[in-house]
Amino acid sequence: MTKPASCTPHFDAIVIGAGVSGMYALHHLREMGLSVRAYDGAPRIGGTWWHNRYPGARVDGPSAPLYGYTFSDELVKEWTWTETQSSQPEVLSYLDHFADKFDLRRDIQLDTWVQGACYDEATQRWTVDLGDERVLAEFVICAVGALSAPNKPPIPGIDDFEGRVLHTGDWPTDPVSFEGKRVGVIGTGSSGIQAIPEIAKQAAHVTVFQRSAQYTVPARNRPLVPEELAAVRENWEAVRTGMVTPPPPEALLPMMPGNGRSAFDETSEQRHALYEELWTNGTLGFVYGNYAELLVNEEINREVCAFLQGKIREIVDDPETAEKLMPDHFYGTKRPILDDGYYATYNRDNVSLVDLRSDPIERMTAKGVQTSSGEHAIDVLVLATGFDAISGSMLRLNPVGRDGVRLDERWKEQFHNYLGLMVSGFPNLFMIHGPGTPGVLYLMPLGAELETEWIANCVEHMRSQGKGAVEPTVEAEGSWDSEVTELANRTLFPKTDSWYTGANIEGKSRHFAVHLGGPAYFERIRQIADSGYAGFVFEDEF
Ligand code: N01
Repeated sequence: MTKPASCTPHFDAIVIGAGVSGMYALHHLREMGLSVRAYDGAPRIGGTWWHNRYPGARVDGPSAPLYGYTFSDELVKEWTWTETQSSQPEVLSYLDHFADKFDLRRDIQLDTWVQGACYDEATQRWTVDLGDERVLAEFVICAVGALSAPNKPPIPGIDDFEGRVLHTGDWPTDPVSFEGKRVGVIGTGSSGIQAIPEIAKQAAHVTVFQRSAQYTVPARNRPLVPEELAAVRENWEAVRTGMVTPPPPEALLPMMPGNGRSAFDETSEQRHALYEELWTNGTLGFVYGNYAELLVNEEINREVCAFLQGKIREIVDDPETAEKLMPDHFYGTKRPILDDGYYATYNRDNVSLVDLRSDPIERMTAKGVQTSSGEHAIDVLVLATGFDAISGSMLRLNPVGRDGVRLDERWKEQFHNYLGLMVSGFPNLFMIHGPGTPGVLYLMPLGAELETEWIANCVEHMRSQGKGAVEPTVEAEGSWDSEVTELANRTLFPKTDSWYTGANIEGKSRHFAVHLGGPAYFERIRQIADSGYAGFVFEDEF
């Protein structure tokens, strides 16, 4: 491949992000023989698992084998997870081990925030702006994270607050102690629900400011017994096959086939017995072991909601607090949450709950949070307010494609893309876990591997055919947008305001941004590649 005559450093591929996805992309593309460099703004590798170091942060799917890379039998067999749901420090250690084992660090430049990327049609190259340096690449892989642009709501007066403000997704590097402190927490999604019980164990007082109540199911985290890990290792091939095999075509929802039983074939007593059993066992099994109708049928979903509301009333001593904790959305249409004692935390003397729907925040004061009922004095404010999810980190990068068009212009109305991997007008720029992929509703490390493999095959195809640029057509994007929407419309997901639909960010366009195909999605993108990349346009190499 001819390199441009320039003294600017040049790579075949640049990977933006050194988290779970970016590190795998670096490894895989490097193994193909490409020159690759990865950049990350953080002082350490790990992405999400570096930034989200708040108390209580842990994986909520089973770590072994679901949360980990699957491509290396050796890695699977040598890494010993200690709990069923690994803590954030353990995941970070695993990622350190991965980086060391595959000698990734020599090609990762940390503390380097990528400020922008601009495509030059004449040279078929991207210029990537690192602030004090520019680098060139033929391919750019955006592994910028689906949940990495923190949502920091512009609360009036926040700069007047004399205490410390922390965000769960941007946790400070110095150790944080809540000992003896009055802590305010805004946000009751996965992060808030993991953090609140832990903070309450340390703090003098915790005031939770809740905008929307949430359903959560016991995590039932426990040490992994060696026999469980041994069983996974011994049957690894079959386990992995299970992870990538799509459910039968008649499944109501490919991403979640359910337990194979129809709720309508069982009596109300049988259904309640199942809910009780799933609650007792806890884990995300409450969703995946439930009836196939859970996420598609309002009647069954309402029954599950009523069951969970009954649990809240059982656990929370004060009936008034219990009523404030009653969610009003369809269960599972916001990301399912697992907890370790969340509802019971409200029985503690040092925890109080403010329902922002009836008592909204007016402003921050020097000493605390002013809601319409009065001032709540605090020393520390924890924002567990989530992320500008799925599209936010791509928009923060805001690459400039053909004809000087910026991504935020292309994505003003909708996050147009094809296969969730590429955007028309942005040749040779690939996304991992972008809008339109199953990303956040699949196994993220495995999804990153499979998306990277698709990207790598596309690069290989281009090289073998003497092509210098690839991008999707606008028509192909249109049909993909429709497919994503059509799949979502078969479910209850679009009926709820959530970060899946962009509703958590003021002014963001509302579109359900996740492809609900689960493993079938990966078969689909493979078939598109095998059949000659329908929907893509290739340009000869200059
Ligand atoms: O963020 P969220 P998160 N005023 O968006 C509230 C993954 N994750 O960081 O629901 C007041 O879910 C907001 O209220 P509402 C997982 O995929 C995984 O908790 O929009 N409140 C909500 O209560 C997860 O889903 C793990 O009305 C405001 C909360 O803040 C995703 O990350 C652990 C507000 C935000 O909840 C995001 O989770 C943690 C405002 N202005 C996270 N703005 C694992 O266990 C927002 N809120 C693997």
